[in-house]
Amino acid sequence: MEIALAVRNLSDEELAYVAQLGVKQVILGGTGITEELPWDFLSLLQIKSRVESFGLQIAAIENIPEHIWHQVRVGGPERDRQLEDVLEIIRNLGRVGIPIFAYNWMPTVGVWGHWRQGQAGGGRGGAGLKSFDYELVKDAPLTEEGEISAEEIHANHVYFLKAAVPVAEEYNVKLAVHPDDPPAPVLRGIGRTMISVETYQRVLDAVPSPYNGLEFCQGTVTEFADVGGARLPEVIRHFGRQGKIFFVHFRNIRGKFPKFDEVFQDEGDVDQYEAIKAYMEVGFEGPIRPDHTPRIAGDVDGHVGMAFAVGYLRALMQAVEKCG
Ligand SMILES: [Mn+2]
Repeated sequence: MEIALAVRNLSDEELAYVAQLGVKQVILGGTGITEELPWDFLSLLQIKSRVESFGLQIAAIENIPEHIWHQVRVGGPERDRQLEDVLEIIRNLGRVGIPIFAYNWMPTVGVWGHWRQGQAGGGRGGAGLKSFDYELVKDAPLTEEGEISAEEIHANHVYFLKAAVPVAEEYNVKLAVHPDDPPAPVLRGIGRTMISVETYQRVLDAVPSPYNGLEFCQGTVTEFADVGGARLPEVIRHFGRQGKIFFVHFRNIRGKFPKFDEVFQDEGDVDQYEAIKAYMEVGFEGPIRPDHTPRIAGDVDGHVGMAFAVGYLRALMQAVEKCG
């Protein structure tokens, strides 16, 4: 496995920061950057060349903007036209050699419902934690889409996969899906479909292919009501032995659905040493990135929190390599 970081922009300083931490892989996405990226072949090639000039590789694109494929996700009248646009993005990733298309299937609502985040404290020394409590948001108002059942959302996802998997196979781009964060059965009237080991597995079984796999968000999977910290290593082995873990989000959690806090790497319910051991045991070879970090005092752009997480992760990997 190879440590990766999601960049916020493509400035000299941002790319130098990644390189100076000894990180070799960059993720485009998960930071809002994809909202502004062009998706045509030549633009992607130029971006890739720029990143490579810093001695870095683009390991994945994560989360294309909702507007590009909203109709595909909710099953709207423009679905097939938008689907063609997404297939062309996947082809372009293959043409320039970006190996993973990472995405989620949380149309309209996305990541939503945390009662505490940003600078609001809650962590050790007052560090800002992200916290969720389903009790506070289960009666939240609907979106403009009204109610959409989880079955319908899942059917739309399978419709997408049936079209996209053959393209992914042909262009050698892995499709890696993130679980629903937070893993609530429904938020704002929109059903959520990857909220347990069984429902996450269901997406893999719907369209079996070596190119249909997981953006395995360890934090979110730990938050699943049927997982929690103690069961996590077993779940890593469950998906990892199938060869389905393409990309890992690495963080720690205290609690699980319906109520949890996103905490620092070195606290929380997950034994991170055991987690890394499990990834190594199943032969996971893809990118692994810290996806969120508590907000540390004075950290304006997340660089301090991420540097702490990268250092922790590298030390763990070295420890497991040395000691087993
Ligand atoms: Mn994640």
